[in-house]
Amino acid sequence: MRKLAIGTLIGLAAASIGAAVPADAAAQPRLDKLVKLKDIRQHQKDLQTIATYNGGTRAAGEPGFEISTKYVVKQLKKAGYHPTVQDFPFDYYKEKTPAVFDRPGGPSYVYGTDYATLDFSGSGDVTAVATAVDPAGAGVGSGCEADDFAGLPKGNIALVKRGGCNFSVKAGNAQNAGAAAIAIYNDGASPERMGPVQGTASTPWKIPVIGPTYQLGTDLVKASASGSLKLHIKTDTFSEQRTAHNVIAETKRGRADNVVVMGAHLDSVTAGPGINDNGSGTATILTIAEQINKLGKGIKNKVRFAFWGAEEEGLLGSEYYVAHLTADQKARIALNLNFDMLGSPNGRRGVYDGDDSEGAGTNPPAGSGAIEKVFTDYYGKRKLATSPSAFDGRSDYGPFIENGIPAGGLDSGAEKLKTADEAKIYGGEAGKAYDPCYHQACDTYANVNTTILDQLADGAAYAAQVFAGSTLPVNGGRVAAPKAARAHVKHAPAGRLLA
Ligand code: DTR
Ligand code: ZN
Ligand code: ZN
Repeated sequence: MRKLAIGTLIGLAAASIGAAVPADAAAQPRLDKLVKLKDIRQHQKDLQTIATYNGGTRAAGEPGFEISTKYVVKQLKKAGYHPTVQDFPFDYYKEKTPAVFDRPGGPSYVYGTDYATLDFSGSGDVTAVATAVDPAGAGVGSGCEADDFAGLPKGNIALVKRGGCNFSVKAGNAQNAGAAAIAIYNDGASPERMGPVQGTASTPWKIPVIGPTYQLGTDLVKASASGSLKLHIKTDTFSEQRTAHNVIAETKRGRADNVVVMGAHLDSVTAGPGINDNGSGTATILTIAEQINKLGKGIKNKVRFAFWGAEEEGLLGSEYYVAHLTADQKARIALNLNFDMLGSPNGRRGVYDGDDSEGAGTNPPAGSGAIEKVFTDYYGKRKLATSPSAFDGRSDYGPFIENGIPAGGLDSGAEKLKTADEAKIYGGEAGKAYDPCYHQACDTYANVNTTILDQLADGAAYAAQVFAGSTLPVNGGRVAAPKAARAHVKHAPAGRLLA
């Protein structure tokens, strides 16, 4: 049976954990009430304006990201914080003109429908014979091993099936084997893996890297059996090293040795303004930052707000942040909360599956299940259903859990399709993506389900208040400082758990 947290048993009057309800609990304001949808929407509107006047994108390395960074810094200062901006280098990539793909003398394929260009594709204009590379995916997967390319004549185009390893492994093996280009076609393993392969080949390659659909890929593999299938691929791309930033700010109140890190990525993809992904998370934690100091003494643990840069390039900002913490700084982080995509138009209320009850995720650090329970108890009390969201590290909590820091968060769904069961629970359309504008130009201010955003923002605010008060079930709680350092604390024996 589902148990309710003590905080919920006292009617959510104050968010608190365990028996250590502070004496002033009843006087505590509720952060989920203070965090208002209209304030969140205003931040989203501002981010939309920034994108609209800066080429329609807020991607890392673009002016729209620089202005978004300045915006968050200014908003945090206005709210009384002293934000810091952490710079880090990254590989910037851009497709200058859409790739061309055709069969000389035969059909031309349609960009975006029949194929896509993978990020970090090289530039080139190649006409060559195509050779299928281990289409059955024997061993690790098609093109995952250097040996798979043993039969590929130098200068040919490699036809490789998705799956088994990262795109970068396939692209690297193809380039090293002397392929003129590589086409990584979809594997049809699920409904989402039928269309053009969109993704990143991770680091800049010299050869063109494109991603045909499952149908086109399998047709081409068949046609290539003759040994004389000629294909034409033209790509026009650009890559260089640029600088991105994380913006970090924390509450004055609260213990610095038991910090709650609340994060959301600030950047969008190059294709669009990213107002759901992730203007929704950005606007939500910014609004929480603006309101949280009204909790006063309710903030026992510092809350650190993190606006990550270059998440879309592969969690680069959060990875850089965690990699540059000293062991001591790392030990002072109690947990990480992550908010990425909170207002998907065809969305659902997703709670990161921190107890791995679905068995689908990475191995969650102990404490992640307790974070999940804080969220599910909150929505349980409000009689709002939730769905476990795969704890697969596909957002900025990934680097935290890799370092053993418990994490949790909320999301309303990305490119995956809503199930029939979910449509019954949440409304919306089964068989359609949670966010049909995911990573597209149409991810605008209008691309937001404000009901779900409001509800998920409430949960984020609630969890912020709970963990600002106590992290007891997540990491054992704070321990009182040695006697000398806490002379002002009365009746608290040294080493006693305070919260
Ligand atoms: N990281 C997201 C998309 C995403 C995919 N799965 C999840 C799960 C939980 C949160 C987000 C996501 C992006 O920024 O594209
Ligand atoms: Zn994204
Ligand atoms: Zn995102």
